[in-house]
Amino acid sequence: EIKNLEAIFDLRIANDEKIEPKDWMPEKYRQTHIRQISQHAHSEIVGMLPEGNWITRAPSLRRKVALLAKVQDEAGHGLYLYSACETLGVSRDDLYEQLHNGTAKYSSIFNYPTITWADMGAIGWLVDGAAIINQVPLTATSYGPYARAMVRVCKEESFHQRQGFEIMMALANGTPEQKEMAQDALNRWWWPSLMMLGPTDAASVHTEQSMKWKLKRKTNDELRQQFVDQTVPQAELIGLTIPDPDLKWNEETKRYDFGPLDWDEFWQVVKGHGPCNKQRIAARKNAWDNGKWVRDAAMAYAEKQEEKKLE
Ligand code: FAQ
Repeated sequence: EIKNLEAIFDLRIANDEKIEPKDWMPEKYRQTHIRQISQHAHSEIVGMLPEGNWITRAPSLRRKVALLAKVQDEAGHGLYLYSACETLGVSRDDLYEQLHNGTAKYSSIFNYPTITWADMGAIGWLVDGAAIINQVPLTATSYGPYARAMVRVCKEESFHQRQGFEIMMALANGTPEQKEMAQDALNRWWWPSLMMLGPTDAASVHTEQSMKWKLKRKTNDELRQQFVDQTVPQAELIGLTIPDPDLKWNEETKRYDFGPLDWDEFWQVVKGHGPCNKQRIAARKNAWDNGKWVRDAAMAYAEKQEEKKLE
C-alpha cells in the first residue's frame, strides 16, 4: 500500500501539485521539510538581533521607523514559518528547544557583528538581497504552507532590500567618511552574504533529493551566481567596489566570474565558532527565560476561559 501511496505522491510532485498537511507524504519528505523550514524560521528570529542592536541608535526618526518595521517583519516571518512547520506535526516548543540547545541550525550570516550604522545598509542590501534570490523560487516549492508563506515574505523582503540599498546610497553619496563607512561594510558583508546561500553544489548533501522533491527549485551555486550578477551593477551604480580582485565580466557566459570563497570560515561559523554564535544563542535563551512569566500568565488565562465555557 505504501508503494501505491508513494507512486501517487511522485505523480503529484511531477504534476507540480502542492502537497498539503493532511496529504500522505514520505517520512523523509516530512523530516527534510521540518529541517529546512525550522532553520529558516530560526534564521528570521536570530536575524532580528544584529539589526535590533541599532534601533536605538538610528541616525534619524525616519531611519528608526523603517528599521523598527523591518525587524518587526522578521518576527512575523519567523512566526509564519514556525506555523508552517507545525503543520508537519512538530511542536513549537520542540523547535525552540532545538534552537536553544544547538541541535538546530540557523543561517551563518547572523553570526557576524554589526559595528557601524552602514551595516544596516549592507544587511538590507546584501543579506535581504540574497534572501530574496533564495526565497523567490521557494514560492514554487512543493509543500503548500511553505510556498504560500514565501509569497508574503518575499514582498516584505523586497521592501527590506530597498531600505538597505537606500541607506548605502545615502552614505556612498555623503562625506568621504560616510563613503568609507559604506565601503567598509560592503567589504565585511560581501563574502558572508555569498556563503549564506549554502555550500557549493558539489558539497551540498541535500540538494539532489530536495530538487527531486521540488523543495528546492534552484541549486546553491545557481542562486549564488544570480546574486553576484544582480548585485555587481548595483555596487557600480553607487560607486562602491566589490572586495574581490578576481571579479570579472565573462563575455562568453554573460555572467560575472568571481573569486574563491573561504569555505573553512563558513564551516567554522556553521559549527558554532563564528564571531557572535555564543552571543546570539545566549540572547535567545535569555529572551525565552525572561518571557516565561508572560507565557505562564497567558496559559493560566486561557485555562480560566476554558473553565468558564464549561460552567
Ligand atoms: N548557514 O546540503 P545543504 C533570512 C547547512 S534568510 C548555516 O546545501 P540545504 C531573512 C545545511 O542546513 C536566511 N547552515 O543544505 C533575513 C545543512 O546542514 P543540516 C535563512 C547552513 O538545506 C534577512 C548543511 O549545511 N534562509 O533569514 C547554511 O539543501 C535579513 C549542508 O547544506 C533560509 O533558511 C548557512 N548559510 O540548503 C532575516 C532559506 N547553508 O541541516 C533577517 C531556506 C547550508 O544537514 C535579516 N533554506 N547550511 O544539519 C534553504 O534554502 C536551504 O536550507 C539552504 C541550504 C540553501 C540554506
